[in-house]
Amino acid sequence: SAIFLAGCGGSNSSGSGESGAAEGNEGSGEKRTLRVSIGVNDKHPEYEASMKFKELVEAETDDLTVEVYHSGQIADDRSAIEMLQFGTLDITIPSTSPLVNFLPEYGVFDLPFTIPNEEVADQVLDGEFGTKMLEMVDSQGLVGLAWWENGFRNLTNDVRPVGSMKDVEGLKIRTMENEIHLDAWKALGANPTPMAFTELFTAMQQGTIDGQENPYPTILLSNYPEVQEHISNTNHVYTPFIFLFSKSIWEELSADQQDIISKAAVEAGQFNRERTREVADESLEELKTQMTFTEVPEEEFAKFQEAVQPVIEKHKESIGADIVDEYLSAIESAK
Ligand code: TF8
Repeated sequence: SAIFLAGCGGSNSSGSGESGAAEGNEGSGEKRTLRVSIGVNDKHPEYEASMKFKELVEAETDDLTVEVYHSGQIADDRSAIEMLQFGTLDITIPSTSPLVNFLPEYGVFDLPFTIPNEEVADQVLDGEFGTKMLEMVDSQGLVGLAWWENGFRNLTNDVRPVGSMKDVEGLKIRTMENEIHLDAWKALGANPTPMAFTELFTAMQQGTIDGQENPYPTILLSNYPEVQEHISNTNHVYTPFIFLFSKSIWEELSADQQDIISKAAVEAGQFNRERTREVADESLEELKTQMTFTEVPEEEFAKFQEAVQPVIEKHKESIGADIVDEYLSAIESAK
C-alpha cells in the first residue's frame, strides 16, 4: 500500500495546511478535502451516489470538498479499510464481506440464502440490528455512517449454463476475500478462489478462473459480458455496502462537519438504493441480450439451500452464535 500512498499524495487535508487540524472545531474555516475510494467504475450506481454525497456535503459547507476515486484507483476494498485505520484515507464504501477479516461478526451478511428480498434487507439494516452492526466498527478505528446497497449476487461463468447444482460442479469461481463465501462455493461443488475485485476482469479474460458472482449492475457495467457467456439468477446472497469514515480523521472534525457528513451519507444511501434497484432491473434486461441467461428452477433453489446449511452451522462458531441468531430473528420479524 506504499504505492497507493505515494500515488495519491497521502495527506487528507488541503488548503490551510497539515497542522492545527484539531483546532478546526466550530468551523474555524480550515478547508479539508475528503477523499472517497470505491472499487467499482464511474458507470456504477455506487459512483452516482458517491457524487450525490459530494453534492450534498459541498452544498452545506465551504469547509469541505469531496473527491471521489472510482475503479479501485486508490485501493481495493480491504486495503482501503486499512488506509482508513491508518488515517491516510477519509472514506470508503466497500462490501461488508472484506470487513470479516477485521470483525468476524460481519460474517452474518455472508450467510447464503438468508435475506429474501430488498424490503427485508432495508428493515434489517435500518433497524436495531443494522445500527448495532454500524456501531461495532468503532473498535476497528472506523466510523460506520450508513448502509448502501451492493445487492443480490448472481453467478456468471464461461463454461456452461447453470440451472442446477450439478452444473456448478468443478467451476473455478472467484469469490471475495471471505471464508464463508469460499466454503459456500465449496459446498455447492465449485472450485473457488478468493481474489480482490481489481484483479477479477483480467483473471476471467486470461481464463485462470471460469466465473464469478456479483449483482447485475456490476456484471454489466464492468463489461463482464465481454469475457463471460453464461448468467443465472442464483440470488444466493445480499451484500450491503457500508459507508465507512476513518475514526482518527473523524475526531478532528467539528460537530457541525460530522453532522453534515452523517446526514449526507444517509441521504446519498437512500438515493443509492433507489438507483441500484432501477439499474439492477435495467441491467438484467440488457444482460439477457448479451449473455445466455438461465433461470434457476424453484426446486433447485431448495437443493442449493440444503447444500449450504452445514456452512451456516460451521460459521455460527466463527461469527458468534448470538449475533447469528439476532440476525436471523431480525430477518424473521421483517418478513
Ligand atoms: C466484489 C464486490 C465489489 C465491491 C466493490 C468493487 O465482488 O461485490 O463489487 O465490493 O467495492 O468484490
